[in-house]
Amino acid sequence: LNVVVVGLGYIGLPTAAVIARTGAQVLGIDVTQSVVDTVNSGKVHIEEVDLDGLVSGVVARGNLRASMQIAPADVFVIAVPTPFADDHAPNIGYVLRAATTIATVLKAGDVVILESTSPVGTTEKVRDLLAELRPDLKVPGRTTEIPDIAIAYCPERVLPGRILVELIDNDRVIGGITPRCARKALGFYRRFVRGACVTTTSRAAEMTKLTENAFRDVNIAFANELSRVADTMDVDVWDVIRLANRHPRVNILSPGPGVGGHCIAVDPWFLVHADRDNTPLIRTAREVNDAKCDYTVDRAADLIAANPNLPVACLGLAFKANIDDFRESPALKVATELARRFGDRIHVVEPYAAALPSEFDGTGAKLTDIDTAIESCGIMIVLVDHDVFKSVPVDERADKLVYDTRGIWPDQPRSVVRPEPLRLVV
Ligand code: SAJ
Repeated sequence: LNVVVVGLGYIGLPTAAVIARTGAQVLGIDVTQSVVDTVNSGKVHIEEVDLDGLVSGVVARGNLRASMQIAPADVFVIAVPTPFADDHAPNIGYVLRAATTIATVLKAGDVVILESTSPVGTTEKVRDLLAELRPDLKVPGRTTEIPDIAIAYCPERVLPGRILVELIDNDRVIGGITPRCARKALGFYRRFVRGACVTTTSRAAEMTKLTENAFRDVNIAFANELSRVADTMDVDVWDVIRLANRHPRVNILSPGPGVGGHCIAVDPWFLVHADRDNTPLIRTAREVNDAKCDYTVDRAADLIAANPNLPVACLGLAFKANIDDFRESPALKVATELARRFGDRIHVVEPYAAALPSEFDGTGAKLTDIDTAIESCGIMIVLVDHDVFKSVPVDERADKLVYDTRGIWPDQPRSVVRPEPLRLVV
């Protein structure tokens, strides 16, 4: 089997490597020469658990090769970004460009699968584009005869940090332009997926992907809203959540300094943009989660300003625990703003960064390690729940003023856990 994967990013490269491991001949296409060169030398340009060993193995065995030039194949997988513009309008330009490239080598019998998170209707647009560019091929859904090619949407659903495990174990939703297309794509995913593969229409699969991330965003927004109310009431939100979650039908997620990453903070907008009238909850959740970042800055700034002699440690910059991904990271935004306001009082601890990102240039903030921060800083602002921070024992931080936005230190003496309540409700 010959497979082309277009886009060698966080999803495309692991996917290409996993397919190559099944013995297929995989060609990975990317627009960046350095990415192509890195992969061809058996190395990786992204950090993901076990990915380096897998890529070096399949490249050495000749099953994975990268190029900027497309070549004919039996299956084409599109895994390119779908960013949004300032008005939250989704940009499917990279998807359509990938389809345009594929059209140049497409032949009867081929299967084209879109994996990128996409607005509902995108797979049909890909079909229409392929039909326009290749009038010699019968495309699905537009002919009563058996079509020459199959087109399907199968969203990626893997969690950064667990990509190689979840690519195999997660269930997959496979949406065909027609049922026949879904069955063709199913045969491909069965090669490497251990989870269940469920077929549906391309539109339902597109909306399912957006729904999953909007669901998580709405639930995190609920936790973030609760944490603000709890601050006002002078109650420990972590206690409340632990207690409420003892109810058999309550399962509240964790508050934090906001929601980051390139998926949950982005995808719900695709639903809102498509139907603003019917998505007030999803839109508000996005706004609640974005506002949590500013709220965190304000509360941290109050604590820092009220204790002018104490150096400050900001713990973590990544968008979530135990990864080196800083995209849309609320921790990075909070720490940068604190550094802008308080300059060289700010010490940043981020075990996954070799140097401070350019956002900190000129602020005077310094990158340090957790041991130095514990020795020298009287204020600790916990922004990411990295394991290395969780493991700091209580006696090493008992005398610190702590603002723990992730609830990693439940044993922190209550009197100094956070700044004064905003407004005490009696
Ligand atoms: N977060 C909280 N509180 C929580 C859980 C998460 O504040 O209780 C924050 C995290 O710190 C982070 C953000 O939310 O800043 C997103 O993290 P995440 O772990 O929820 O999700 P991602 O962005 O790493 O991956 C998500 C996953 N989607 C779902 O769980 C529904 C993943 O399965 C998707 O494949 C991925 O988006 C994607 O590519 O769409």
